[in-house]
Amino acid sequence: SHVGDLDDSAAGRSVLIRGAAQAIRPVSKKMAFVVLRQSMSTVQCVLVASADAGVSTQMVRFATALSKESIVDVEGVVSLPKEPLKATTQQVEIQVRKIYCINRAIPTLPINLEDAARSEADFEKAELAGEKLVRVGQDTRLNYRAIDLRTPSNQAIFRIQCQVENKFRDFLLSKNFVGIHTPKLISGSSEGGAAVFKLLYNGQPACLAQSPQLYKQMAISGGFERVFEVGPVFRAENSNTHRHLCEFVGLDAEMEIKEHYFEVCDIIDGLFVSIFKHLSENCKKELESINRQYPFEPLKYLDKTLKLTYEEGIQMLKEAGTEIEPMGDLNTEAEKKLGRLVREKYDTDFFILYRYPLAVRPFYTMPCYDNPAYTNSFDVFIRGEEIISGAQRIHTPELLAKRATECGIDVSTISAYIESFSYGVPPHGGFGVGLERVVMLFCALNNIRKTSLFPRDPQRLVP
Ligand code: ATP
Ligand code: AMO
Repeated sequence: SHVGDLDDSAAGRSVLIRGAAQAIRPVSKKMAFVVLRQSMSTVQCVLVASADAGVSTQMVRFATALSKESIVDVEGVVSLPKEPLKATTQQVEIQVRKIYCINRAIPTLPINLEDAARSEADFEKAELAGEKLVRVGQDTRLNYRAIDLRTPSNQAIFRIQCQVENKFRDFLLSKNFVGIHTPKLISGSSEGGAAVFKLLYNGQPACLAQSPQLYKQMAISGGFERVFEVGPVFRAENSNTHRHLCEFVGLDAEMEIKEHYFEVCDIIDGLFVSIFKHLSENCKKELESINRQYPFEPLKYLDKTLKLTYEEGIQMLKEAGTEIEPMGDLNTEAEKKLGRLVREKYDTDFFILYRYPLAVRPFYTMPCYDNPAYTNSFDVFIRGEEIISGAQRIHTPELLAKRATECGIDVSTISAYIESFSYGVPPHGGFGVGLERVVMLFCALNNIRKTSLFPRDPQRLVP
């Protein structure tokens, strides 16, 4: 039996369950409760010494001496509780017949799981009641991530992450995209800029891929029409923010464009609306778990995703008192403010900003035909923070080499990529999504480390 499946209909049934002893509450020499957990679900087990049930006082003593989080096997009978139980646990109990310890946890764990699972409101309530509880800090959580991951909210976060990734694949497969894998050991930087990890590859200077950019485009040159990739992306970020990791999961796509790069935006619109719908319909329990510890407002989105030009965004900011440097980029604060303004005006937390200035986009981005100071590019925002960048790409080698040089890139390091556009390549475009950012922002979590299983940031390589 799985704890999560135990309900009224199981009453009277004998079960054998292996789980973690999350809480152990002695009542008397003859009685004790053990709360048993399997992933996101818990069930209360009751031990009562009685000759009829074959439960001795020694067995009760043995159970009360268990260390929290030890793995135990419990044999017992499912019963209906006398009083309603906490909403977070299964609404049945197990009358224990036998209990075995399979693996003992050390007596004092570095993180108290009950504290790690509390919400800020729980702490405040406890403080008002004069109770002293210890908040578990982010670093402590990450240092002992294998324990921290056991909280219901963490169990939920990574289930949701899995659903986002799955839906990304399913949706793109249904639109005739082909899944590919591009190399992560590459000879040069793929995005330009300094945020690249350098290493030696059999004595040759090499890099960890900053994105699949060059290779997903070469797959289009290779005749694939539409491709996607899910894989690690490495960025040598040199500062600490709540939304940058040094390694994250990139969801990338690239496709031929028939008429206009809005075809790429249409894919994003369909993809994300289907992801959001899927999460709210199929991950109710997970979303409730996260909400219990980190309360958040559900994401607002429109059936057809709002698109605004970069200039419209700048204008909205200007009217609200924020001046952006001409042809400059939006900083984090301006992006957040724009997110709030768009929410007020259009009632959505999810929108696309397009037609960015050339100066703030990577070298491979296609300039606009009508005004080459702008580009056929876009970013996508959730709650005022970027989750996606994308664009139409330059598909002629001359312009590509010119733009690379203008952006300070040594074209000899990407010559195979540039040459691939002299073999006949259709117009194309694509986008890259940060998986951890999508989950963080969908659930309005305050730090990307919460949505990375074992985050890599400038300070952290262990565990
Ligand atoms: P991208 O990879 O597309 O650049 P991003 O979300 O990091 O994704 P940026 O364009 O790099 O977006 O940055 C947007 C804004 O975020 C910047 O203008 C800057 O204010 C802020 N920012 C970016 N990187 C950092 C960083 N490492 N430290 C502090 N702030 C940063
Ligand atoms: P960009 O550099 O904007 O675009 O990255 C795409 C998306 O990846 C996420 N992201 C990050 N997530 C966590 N930590 C980071 N350090 C980090 N940096 C970026 C963001 C971002 O929107 N080649 C282009 C994509 C394309 O045009 O197809 C690219 O890499 O969610």
